[in-house]
Amino acid sequence: MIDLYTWTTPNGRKVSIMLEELGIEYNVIPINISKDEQFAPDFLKIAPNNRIPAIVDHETGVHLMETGAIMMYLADKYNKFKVDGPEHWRMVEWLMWQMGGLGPMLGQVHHFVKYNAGKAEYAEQRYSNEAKRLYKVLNTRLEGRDFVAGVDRGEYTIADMAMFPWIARHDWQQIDLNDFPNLRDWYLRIVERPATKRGYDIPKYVTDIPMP
Ligand SMILES: N[C@@H](CCC(=O)N[C@@H](CS)C(=O)NCC(=O)O)C(=O)O
Repeated sequence: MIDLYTWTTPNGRKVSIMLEELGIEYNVIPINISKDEQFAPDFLKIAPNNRIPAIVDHETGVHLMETGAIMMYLADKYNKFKVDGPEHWRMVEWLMWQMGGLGPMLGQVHHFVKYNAGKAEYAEQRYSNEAKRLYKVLNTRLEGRDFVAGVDRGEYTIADMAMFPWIARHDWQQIDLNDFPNLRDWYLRIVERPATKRGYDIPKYVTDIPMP
């Protein structure tokens, strides 16, 4: 059995969506980050960076923080939502792009534009421009493709899954998905998967998934 320590955030939802896609049983342990539960000594033993999500796999004894590592671990263990051969590295490339670029930059947009608007004009502009640049990059990658990695039109992998919950906050980022039609179609493709909705509502329902 896998324990998932999580909260209702993009990083948390990446892993709950994946666990729902895998269709395995797992325990959810909510870590309320607005109450600083991520700093509790017991949580720090498995997540020393005091951030959610983290997992403990009681079958193997593995515990992990960092969504990129967690998703690669689960994809490897269950041999699902990954591609083999040369396209494997294309998938890793886009997963790393999400981990190093899309997630952190959109996180800054939430910080400055949504929660602290008017306090730092330069930061608001810088991160909003960077968000639009990243949306454009992803939109271009999705030209003629269903998903970011895999031969022909691609396959749904952990790279797409990792991006989705960040794009699901396009309203917080003041971005109109209709300005990025390939990305919008990709988004709708993922929204319609039943596991997406189930995973999005873990550890609890907050809002419906925003629609373009
Ligand atoms: N790179 C980490 C980022 C994790 C992260 O930033 N989690 C946020 C929620 S989305 C968090 O726990 N924030 C708590 C805090 O800032 O103290 C990952 O991918 O797992």
